[in-house]
Amino acid sequence: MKISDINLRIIQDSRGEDTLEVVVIADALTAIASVPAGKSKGKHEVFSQDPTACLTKLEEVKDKILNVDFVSVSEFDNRLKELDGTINKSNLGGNLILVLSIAFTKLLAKSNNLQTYQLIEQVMEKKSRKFPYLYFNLIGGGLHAKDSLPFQEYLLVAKFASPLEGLEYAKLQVSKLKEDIIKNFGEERYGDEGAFAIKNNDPLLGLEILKRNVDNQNVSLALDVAASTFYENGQYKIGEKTFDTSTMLDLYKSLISAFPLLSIEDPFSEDDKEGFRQIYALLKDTIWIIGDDLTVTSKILIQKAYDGREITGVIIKPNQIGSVSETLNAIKLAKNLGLKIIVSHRSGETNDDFIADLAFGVGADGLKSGSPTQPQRMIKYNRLIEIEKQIS
Ligand code: 2PG
Ligand code: MG
Repeated sequence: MKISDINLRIIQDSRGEDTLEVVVIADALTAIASVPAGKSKGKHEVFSQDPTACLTKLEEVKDKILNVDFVSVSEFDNRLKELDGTINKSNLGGNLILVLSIAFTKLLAKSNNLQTYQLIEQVMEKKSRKFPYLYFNLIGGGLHAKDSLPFQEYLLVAKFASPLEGLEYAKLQVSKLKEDIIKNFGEERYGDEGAFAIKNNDPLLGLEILKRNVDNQNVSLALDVAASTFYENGQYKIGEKTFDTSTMLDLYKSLISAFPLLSIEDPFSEDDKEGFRQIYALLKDTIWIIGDDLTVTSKILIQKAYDGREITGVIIKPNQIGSVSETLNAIKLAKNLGLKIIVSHRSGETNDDFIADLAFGVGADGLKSGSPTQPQRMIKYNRLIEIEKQIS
């Protein structure tokens, strides 16, 4: 497929910060894509270029992409990586490469009369289909909400076979939680992803509130501790208290017996591999141990964490690695290693729904897209519901 034109512009994400949106054109077809931005980022994520600089960068390389016949997403991505010429995409930027890569993927699907998820299924050589569990971040803290709970995300996991049912259930929970939180804590505040924020230092509080409201056997709870964000000099600082690796592990042990937890993400800092190894040794058969900052959608880091017996699953965020084909390669590897796959949005999101097609197309175990209170989050859940209608 040959691209005849590319129009790149700057838009605002859900935090009001600048990011990229692109329209890519081939013959009578167009595809649009935009990219998100994280706040609690892993150290090894690819470089994100200043959006204004991206406008100039694209002009410099545009004639090397236009009217060239690219037959696959990986061929297109490889060309962009060559033009970038760095290991961590610090020239063109992971954000610029990814926005073009997503738009190209959507356009290639259209030109083959396929839905985006169908093209992804072909690349993955996937035979069977299932909808991912929906990970709704309903109570939040950490870097995503000022003066709030220490852990970043207290999640409800909807395990219904139908995404529509899961979304309806999550919306009901949001109104129940709102009543509970206003009544007991006297505030109505929201973090970056639309989750309720509460001024309190107790790391367990978010789980307690979720547990007393949740009443369905198709539902579990989950945590994204984002522990790298409060780790310094070998210590975890939670409110006035300080924990080391072994007392953090004790805390998790007690959590697991008290709450119906399916998974725990970034329970230790990316620099505390020993913490990951200990929780893996102790709890790998009880709970999914998910790497995010630790693995950053990188094949190399996923393999390392697997070899080190540190995780049983990974978060997949395309903008951590900066292209669709590398994201798919990371997923292929993770699947071959038997790891759980949770596709995730970022805390600064846009109206792009690509990750829903990605999650369904690869047969992910989960899709994490925040609270159903913000349009940028809803658009991903709604895309899954649209896919459900298409295939039924
Ligand atoms: C995470 C994400 C998304 P951020 O840590 O999993 O919820 O947050 O995009 O800020 O890294
Ligand atoms: Mg995370």
